[in-house]
Amino acid sequence: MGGPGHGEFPIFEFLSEGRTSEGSVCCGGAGFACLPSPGRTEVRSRIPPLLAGPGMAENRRSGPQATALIYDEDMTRVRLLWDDPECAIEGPERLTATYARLCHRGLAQRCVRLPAREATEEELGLVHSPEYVAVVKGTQTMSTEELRTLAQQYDAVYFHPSTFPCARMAVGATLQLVDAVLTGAVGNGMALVRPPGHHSQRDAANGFCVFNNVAIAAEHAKRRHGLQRVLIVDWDIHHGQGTQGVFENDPSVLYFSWHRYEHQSFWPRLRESDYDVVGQGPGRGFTVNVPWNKVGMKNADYVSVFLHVLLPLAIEFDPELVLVSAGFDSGIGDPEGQMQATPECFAHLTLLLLPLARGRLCAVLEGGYHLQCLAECVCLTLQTLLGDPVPALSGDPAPCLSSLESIQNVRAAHAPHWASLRHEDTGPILTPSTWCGDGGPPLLGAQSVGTTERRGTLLDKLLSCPPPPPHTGIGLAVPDSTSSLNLPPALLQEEGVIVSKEEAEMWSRLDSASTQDQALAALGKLLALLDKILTGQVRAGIAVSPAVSAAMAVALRKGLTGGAQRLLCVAVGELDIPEDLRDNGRILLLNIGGKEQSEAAASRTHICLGGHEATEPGTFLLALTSLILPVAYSFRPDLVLIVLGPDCGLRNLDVELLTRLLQGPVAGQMLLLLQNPDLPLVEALAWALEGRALPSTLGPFLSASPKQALAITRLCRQRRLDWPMLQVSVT
Ligand code: X5A
Ligand code: ZN
Repeated sequence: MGGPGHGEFPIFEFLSEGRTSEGSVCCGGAGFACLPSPGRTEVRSRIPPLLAGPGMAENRRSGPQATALIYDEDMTRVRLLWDDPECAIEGPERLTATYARLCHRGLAQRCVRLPAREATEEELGLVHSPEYVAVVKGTQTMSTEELRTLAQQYDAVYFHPSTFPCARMAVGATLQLVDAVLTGAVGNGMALVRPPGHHSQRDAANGFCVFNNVAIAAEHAKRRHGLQRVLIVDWDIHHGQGTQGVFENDPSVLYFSWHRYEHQSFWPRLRESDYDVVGQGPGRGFTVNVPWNKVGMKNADYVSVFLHVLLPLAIEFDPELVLVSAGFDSGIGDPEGQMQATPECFAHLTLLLLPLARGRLCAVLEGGYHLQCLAECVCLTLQTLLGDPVPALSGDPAPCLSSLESIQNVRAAHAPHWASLRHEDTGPILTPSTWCGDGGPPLLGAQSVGTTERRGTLLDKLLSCPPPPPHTGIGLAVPDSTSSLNLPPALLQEEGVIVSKEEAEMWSRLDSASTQDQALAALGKLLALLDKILTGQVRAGIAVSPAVSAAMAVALRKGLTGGAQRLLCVAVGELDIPEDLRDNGRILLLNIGGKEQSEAAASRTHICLGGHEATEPGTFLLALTSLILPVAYSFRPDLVLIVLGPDCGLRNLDVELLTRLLQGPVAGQMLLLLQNPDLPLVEALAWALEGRALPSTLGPFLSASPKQALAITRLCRQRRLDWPMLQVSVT
């Protein structure tokens, strides 16, 4: 089924009329990017050797690299007209405060602005019954008393004379976003909508939700665009039981939700929110519920669930579109969620989803009731969609006992349905769903995280975090033959420093290959580039060296002398690692696909997944989510070195993926070191460092061989005391 042509989608009619809906909050519609007219190509200036200032990064991208933002102040019209403490938190200031902060941070201005529209009744009918739509339609002319009486028929709902047009616009805004992404007009985007949608059911409003925006969008993507696989990630702190109900029999929609559950005592208090509810009939395995049985879940708990539950399943599912039910009541300070994930956590969650579906991600607002927290979390989500580097993830990297129980249980419940969990060490289901034990203190690796400050002050500090430092560019230390490449604009071409043979010997402690003229020139460029990374003049870079083992040793030594406190080196392929760098306490060495190592040679800071099979796509993806990223997030390096040995065996796409995802744990500073100046790879990696989406999907899914899967599982078990985010069970 081919997708329909552009003209069929109303978004383009709006765009050709040039209509913009202006927000009156703090900045007008001026300055928003319009979509390029067909045929217009982006002008990229190559500016070696001058480094572009931060202004360069502010340039709006267009087409598949653009990020869309939809906001229309018409959706601020609905509000509570009577006294109801439960519903009072869902007010118009949720949108106005969020939008104001997006403008204040300059983020709204970097997005392509798309107009909202009201969904048609036919579109509402993709999920809702005509009878229910008629009931909501009828609220437009009701008196306050009538509205109130009607609302009482539902759980946690209010109506307003503007409810019908607003709720239709929330659906329409979501559809506009999905159409723009699926036609390639933009790469990804976010819709700021009210009312929210994920509790809404075929015949019922529920939990402030009137129409199910995201569920309708998923149906629309299937029917109008012919998609066969849509992933819905619901990171709101409430269970989207409405969305679950719509798709419980449907294997073409993978629905993932985590939610405050507390052994079924938290709203909406449903048995069907537990981990053992996995979908029905052909939909078995396509509903994934992660119950939080304690409040106070932190960044490490959220990221662990993404790494150990969502990502393996999502990679295996291989979606064509990712819809995020982006509720931020899961953030710190929210009165509903009572969780402790800080705003930058949402940047990391977004980063982890972007490799899926070629980055075709639509985030749609659901809940979020602490205005500052909500606004800050939306900023970090949108910033990541725009491709900005993610800020470091704060806090102890150890998940708590209660979240580990949930992870263990949901993995065990889904092991029969997913190859990527089947061969893993999922362990037996531990606890009955309504078991109410004491989660106790974090299991392993607990470090105190300065909680002496008063709660309020700490929270204020977290939420008023200054905008991240200006987007510094990236650098290349490569042979001159790369001058024909299509490279990102803010790029430094390193000219290098002159290195004598004596200096080269001192750095590399090898004398053969590394002191050839060519190698000396490469070394001069490498040292100069790494110096710029270590001193913050550039954020990341790529270096090519004909003697890559020697160059790796040089880079590690230079990193140590240049002040890196924790240096993560991911070395792929057969590389010689000098003795003196193996057990240096500041270097963590992860060798993938090198010579098989005896277990005795391994140590806390030297982890090997050997053999050439380790770099085969299925095995590598499993290693990435279950070993490499958890170790990296646990270690929290301030510099990452990725080294590709000769014929390292990884697909270019996997190298890009590794590059993109390791930017999470390192929060920026990264050097890639390659043996071969493979031009398409250099080009792709330069764009990956710039935050661009992957050019193709990761799928179709290839399973790791049972032998490789076992090797990974054993390695993770052995090292989980050293690196707490490797844990997937409490046993
Ligand atoms: C969208 C959303 C929450 C309803 C809570 C009712 N709804 N107590 O966050
Ligand atoms: Zn919610």
